[in-house]
This record gives sequence, structure tokens and C-alpha cells, in this order.
Amino acid sequence: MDSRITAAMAVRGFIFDLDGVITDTAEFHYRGWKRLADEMGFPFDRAANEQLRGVSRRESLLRLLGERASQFTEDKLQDMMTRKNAYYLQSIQEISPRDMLPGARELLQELRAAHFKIALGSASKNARHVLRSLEIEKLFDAVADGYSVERHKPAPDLFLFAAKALQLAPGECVVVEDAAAGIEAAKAGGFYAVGLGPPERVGGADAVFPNLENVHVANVLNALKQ
Ligand code: B16
Ligand code: MG
Repeated sequence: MDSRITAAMAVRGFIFDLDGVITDTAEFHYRGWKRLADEMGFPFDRAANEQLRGVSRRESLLRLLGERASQFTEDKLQDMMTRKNAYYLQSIQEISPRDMLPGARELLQELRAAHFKIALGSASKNARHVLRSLEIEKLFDAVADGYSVERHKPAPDLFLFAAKALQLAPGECVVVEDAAAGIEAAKAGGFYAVGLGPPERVGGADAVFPNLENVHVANVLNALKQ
């Protein structure tokens, strides 16, 4: 039997990224960074924000600052991250179960009903807070977030942490991601990767969908066999 077919049949768990997959907190991250950049007098726009998709808070700040980063002490960098996070937390106060991206809740529920194990694999330190606001904490067997590992995406560490928590091997798990750094992390760790978004961004995945709308377990497993 073709090795890809055998492997897709071996899938026992799913690891979901949060921002851009389950809910769209990207806009709130953008507004937080934009407010900080405006206050500091740094240029920042939506195009620059695309470079921050899926990367950690610290790496986001370093990318935003570019060559300016070396002018700042560690204390000042920490201060800027704290300020941005305060703006972000203010803006996500209103998040509710209505803010799930189309198809996400349905797929999570279908996976649970079919007894797949489910983990979160998000770079965010606010991930648990967001899961609670969306009222979906109970759908996850494990949570890997911004506190779980030192090395962030594109390193595979976060997804390896999630797989271990699920007691599964990487080859038994599908990672669902919207960021190029996340796809790179999944492939580096030996996971199946499902990319959500344009192929220019997530084309390195084993299967690509525009988003999770009308995506069922069977669609994912069949796409992995292609
Ligand atoms: P925080 P994900 C990522 O979430 C976001 O996409 C990214 O923009 C953000 O900088 C990162 O979390 C860290 O978030 O500041 O809340 O710790 O896509 O990995 O779910
Ligand atoms: Mg993401």
C-alpha cells in the first residue's frame, strides 16, 4: 500500500493553531502593535503585520523594530511587549462563542465524536484565555501555548510538546495552521500539515484549504492521501 495512504490511516490526533484557524485574533494583535508603533513613532502597517503571523510576541516586536531593535535595552523591550499585550487584552474582552471562524467548531465536534485526540498548538500566551472566551476549552485534551516551550515556530517544539501531551507520535498527528512558520514547524517535527489560506503562504503543507468551512474529517484524511 502507498505509504501516504497507510500514514493517513494512522492519524489519531489533531493539533490546532489558534489565531487564524479557530478564531481571528490577528486583527486585535495588529491593533495592539499599531497603537504601540504609533506611540513610539515607528512605521507599521497591515503589510508589515503579515510578517508577524503566527510568530511569538518577542519575535513580533523584533520584526516590527527591525534594525532599531539593538537601540533598546532588555527592560525597554519587555516594557513594549507588556504595553502591547495590555492593548491586546483590552480588545479581546469582547470575544465570545460567536467569534469562532466558520467550520472550526463543527470540525472540533466531529473529531471528538470520532474519538480523535485534540490539542491546541498556539504561540500565544493568551491562548487559554481565548479558549475560555470561546467556550471551547472542554473540546481539547491538551493545550500547548506560549508558555509551553522556549523555541517558537518555525521550530517544531510546540507541536512536539502537544503530541507528547496527547501521547501520540508526530506521524499520528495532523497540524492545522494558517502561518508559513507553523507549516514549517509541523513539517520539521514530522507531522502531517494542513494549511489554511493562500498557497503562496501555506503551500508547504500536505493539504491546503481556504479555511475550515465545510471541511470534515473525511475531507482532511482524503486530502492527505493525494
Ligand atoms: P501573544 P497562533 C500567535 O497565535 C499569533 O498569530 C501571533 O500574531 C502572536 O504574536 C502570537 O500568537 C503570540 O501571542 O502575544 O498573545 O502571546 O497563531 O500561534 O495561535
Ligand atoms: Mg495562526
